[in-house]
Amino acid sequence: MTQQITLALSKGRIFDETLPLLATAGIEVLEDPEKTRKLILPTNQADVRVVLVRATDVPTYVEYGGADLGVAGKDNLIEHGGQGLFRPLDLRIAQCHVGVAVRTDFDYQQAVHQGARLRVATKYPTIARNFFAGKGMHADLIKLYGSMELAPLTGLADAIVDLVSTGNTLKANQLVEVERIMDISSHLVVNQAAFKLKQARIKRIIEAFAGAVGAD
Ligand code: PRT
Ligand code: MG
Repeated sequence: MTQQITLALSKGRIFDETLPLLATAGIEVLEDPEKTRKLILPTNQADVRVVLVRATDVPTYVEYGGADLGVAGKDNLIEHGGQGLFRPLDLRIAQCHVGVAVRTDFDYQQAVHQGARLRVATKYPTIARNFFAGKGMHADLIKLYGSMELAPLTGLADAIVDLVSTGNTLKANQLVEVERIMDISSHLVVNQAAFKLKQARIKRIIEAFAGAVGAD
C-alpha cells in the first residue's frame, strides 16, 4: 500500500516559490489556490497532496501530524518554538529580514542611549524579546496580528519589529529601519514520526529539494 504524503503550504509567496522545487521532485500541483476554494489540492502524484493553511499555522500542522511536511518562514518557526519538527533544509525562498522601525521623527538612538523603556508592537514577540534582552533594553511588547506599520503612526507604540523586504512599506508609512535583527528565509519542516514511518518517500522529496536549492 502506498503511503499518503501531505505537504502544508501557505498561499502567496511560499506556495509560488515552492512550486519550482516540487517540480524538481516530479510533483505538480493540479489546482491554482488563487482560483479554487478548495483547501486540499491534488497533485500529479497519487500519493502526494497539498493542504493550504495560514503561514503561521504551518509549523503547528506539521508538529501534530496534520501534515507530514511543510514550508515555513524562519520567523514563524522561531515563534512556534520548533518542537516536534525536523528541519532538514533551508530552501532559501521567500527571503526578507526582521528589523526594528520607528517614525522618521523618533530619535531611536537617543532612546537607546538614555535607557528609555520602549513600547514595541509586533507579530513576533519571541524574536523581539530576545533581541531587546540581548541589547539590555527594556521593551514593553504589544502583540499584533498585522498592519504593524500603523502602530507608531497612531501612538500605539514607539517602534515595531516586522519583516522587511524592499523597504517600500516602511517608506510609504514614514517609518525608518533602525536595527536589522536577522535574515529570514523559508525552511522545509518534517514531522518527526512521519519521517521515520515514510522515510523513503520523504527522503526523495528532501533530496530533490536539496538539489534544486544547491544545498550540500
Ligand atoms: O498574510 P497572512 O496574515 O496570511 O500571513 P503571513 O503574512 O504570515 O503570510 P505571507 O504569505 O504574507 O508570508 C509568509 C512568509 O513569507 C513570512 O512568514 C516570511 O517568512 C516570508 N516573507 C518574505 C514575507 C515578506 N518577505 C514580506 N515582505 N512576509 C511578509 N512580508 C510583508 C511584511 O510583513 C511587510 O508588511 O511585506 C511587507 C514589507 O514588504 P516590503 O517589500 O514593502 O519591505
Ligand atoms: Mg502577509
